[in-house]
Amino acid sequence: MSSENITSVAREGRKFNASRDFQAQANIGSIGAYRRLYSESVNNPEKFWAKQAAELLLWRKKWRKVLQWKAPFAKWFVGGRLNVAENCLDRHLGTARENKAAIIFEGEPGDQRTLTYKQLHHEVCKFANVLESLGLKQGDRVAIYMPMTPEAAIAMLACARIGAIHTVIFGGFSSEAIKDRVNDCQASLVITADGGWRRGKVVDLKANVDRALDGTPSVKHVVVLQRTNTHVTMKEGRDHWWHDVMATASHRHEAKAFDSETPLFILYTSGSTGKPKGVLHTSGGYLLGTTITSKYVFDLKESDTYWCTADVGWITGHSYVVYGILANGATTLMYEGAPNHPEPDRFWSIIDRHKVTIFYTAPTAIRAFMRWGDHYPAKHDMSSLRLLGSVGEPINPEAWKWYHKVIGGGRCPIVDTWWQTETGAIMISPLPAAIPQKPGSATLPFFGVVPKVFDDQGREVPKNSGGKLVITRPWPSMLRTLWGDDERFKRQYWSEYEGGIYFTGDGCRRDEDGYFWIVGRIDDVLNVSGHRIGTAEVESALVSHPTVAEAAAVGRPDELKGQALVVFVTLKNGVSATDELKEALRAHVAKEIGSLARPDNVRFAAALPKTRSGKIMRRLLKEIAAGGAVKGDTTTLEDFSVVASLQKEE
Ligand code: 7RM
Repeated sequence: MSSENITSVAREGRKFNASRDFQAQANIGSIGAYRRLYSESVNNPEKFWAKQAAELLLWRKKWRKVLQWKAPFAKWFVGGRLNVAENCLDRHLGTARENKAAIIFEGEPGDQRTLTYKQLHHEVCKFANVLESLGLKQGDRVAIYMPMTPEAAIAMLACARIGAIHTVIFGGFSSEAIKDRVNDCQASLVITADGGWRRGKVVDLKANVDRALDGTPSVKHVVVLQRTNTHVTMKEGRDHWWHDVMATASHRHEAKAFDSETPLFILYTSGSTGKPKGVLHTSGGYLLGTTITSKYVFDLKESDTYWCTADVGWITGHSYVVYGILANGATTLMYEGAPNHPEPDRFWSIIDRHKVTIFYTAPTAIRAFMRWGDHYPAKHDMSSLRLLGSVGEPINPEAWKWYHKVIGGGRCPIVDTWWQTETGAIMISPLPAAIPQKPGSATLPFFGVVPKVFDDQGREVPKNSGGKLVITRPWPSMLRTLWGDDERFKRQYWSEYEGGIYFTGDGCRRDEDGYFWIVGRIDDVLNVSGHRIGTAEVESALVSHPTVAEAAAVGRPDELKGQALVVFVTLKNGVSATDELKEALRAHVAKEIGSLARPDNVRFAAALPKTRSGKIMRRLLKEIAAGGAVKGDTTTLEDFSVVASLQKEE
């Protein structure tokens, strides 16, 4: 697809700076400090990364070579040895961190638990012994299909501790998805729970596993956590209760040192078609990437109570609920359930009661909070917050400003973090005290990251014009391959341009300050009468209208224009869906962007189809807009009834 001329107009003129107080306490406190370190990191990357690796991680054996790059295959810290779990746990023991909270857990029904670093270490050692007693060895694959409880983190860390490779499968996925993933990586163990809590109901995790395991001959054992006390069938010889196997396990476990390139986990991410891609991350580089970004992007201190609302089934949950946060010795908060259970103020109540200092969530959630109303956050004291983060899709300036004012009290910087499952760690983001924020922009690259915006010929596009976002150098936390499929890895990420250039799949523009404005997946760019328009910009224009809660823009084939612009709009509570409003919204977009972007068709919807991590599934809306049936893969869809009702309307 051609990348010329992506119209990019989601602009908000103001820049936001951190307060003097925030700057004074920050890990990196000025733009000068950022620029100095960034220059070092790109002028002499091996020296920079060697220094960071030595400072931030505990190595049992030093590497011989920082980077071996035979594009597109990278090895970082070649010959170095470490243990990821030891880095997250053991090294905090015997220090003041030992008795501080590593994990604060709140279950959806309201149950609470705190695990200190010492207690978490104890549990992880016990579970590592359990894994070994079940015959697990280095390199074996373990599927984890669990609710957001501390045991999910314990299972991940225990795998890391013995060199087994985990693959976490989000608890919202079906048996079919479990089966595909388990078979693809040939997992020999599945760790699950009887159930998990979601909006007051039990999600039957074990029953889903049972259905999947009919077709997965590689699985020898299943460990089942008792969470909801619902009835499950336990298969003799195969299934074991977590509490039974833990009861007799020793809490002494020696962490062996593993090669830096030892696979740490596989995380499946859906491709646009067909079989999911098993993104492979390894140990030393991944841990360094997540640790250093946690420290500088989140300005993380060991005194912080940090809450990332992502499930551990997503990369965000791996990097910024578990690994990066624990490696820094901070406190990570895990919440099991829905944001609106029992009431839409649950998140604000959690922030208030646990005195959360850093809060990281997704734009789709922020827009839901806006829709639910300001009176919910207003009920709680959120003055403990000092920093906010956003991830998962472009954040529209409207939502950014609401988040800043209503949740952050106008006091907290916002880090809009651009990255991917494949990148392992944050790539483009403000450093909160150093890089002035512009609402809607992920701003500037992190240390060692050299992103560029290319046209189809691989030339950098001029300032303020759109193109394709690429990363031109290897970075420590990059994916190493797709599990068992080097060819797909090469084709998917390294074949768009020659010479070891990583293609992100995202469209982007850089402004006059060099700031990056990511407009979303290239496939989401529309071509209306020869004008290329990012769906994110049309959506951003729509949600800046006072009646609109959320919007999705898609193209419908049109003989005259190439593509006609169809927008799906959900309205704020109490607004009525009239034809006058449709007209007003068309006029509003034309005013905000230009008449070329005036929607041809406005459709009101009660809800938009989303993936379970909250990304709008425009592919499905496209099929609906074209008047056809929804045919493609819908395994990642959150709620199928949304699609059914959209098809009925009009
Ligand atoms: C962390 C995560 C990756 C895709 C990525 C983008 C989009 C994520 C932002 C964003 C604009 C952001 N991993 N994306 N963060 N777009 N601004 N701050 O989401 O693999 O699930 O998705 O998400 O399109 O390529 S992911």
